[in-house]
Amino acid sequence: MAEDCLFCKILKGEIPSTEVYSDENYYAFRDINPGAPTHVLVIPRRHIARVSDASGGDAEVLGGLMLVGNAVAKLDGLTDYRLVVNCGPQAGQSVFHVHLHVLGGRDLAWPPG
Ligand code: DGP
Repeated sequence: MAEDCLFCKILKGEIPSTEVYSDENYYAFRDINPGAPTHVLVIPRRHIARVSDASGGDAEVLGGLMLVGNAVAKLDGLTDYRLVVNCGPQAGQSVFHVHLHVLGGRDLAWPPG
């Protein structure tokens, strides 16, 4: 846990969130500013600021993140969806705790803006 991390505060229950999925390693909740009918964030309970900080020891937690993304999409009844990880401000990362966006429920344009 990182003291000043927004998503660590959500994990600790200090900031409310709408839970979609939870287990011992991950937590998933609805994005506060959804960009699609389904917009869920999946976060590892382990604090990793950005995916470029990950090392070999994080392989399992990052692989599991994708699997939880699949499970979350299924919970929302989606067969087609997008899984996105932004890394760094220029790529759109605004919260520095690794998170997977699960987006779906409408046609999604490619490439993103
Ligand atoms: P990114 O831009 O990739 O770092 O995504 C961060 C996302 O986090 C963004 O889509 C908005 C969301 N977000 C920011 N603050 C909160 C919050 O307090 N609660 C929830 N549920 N989502 C938040």
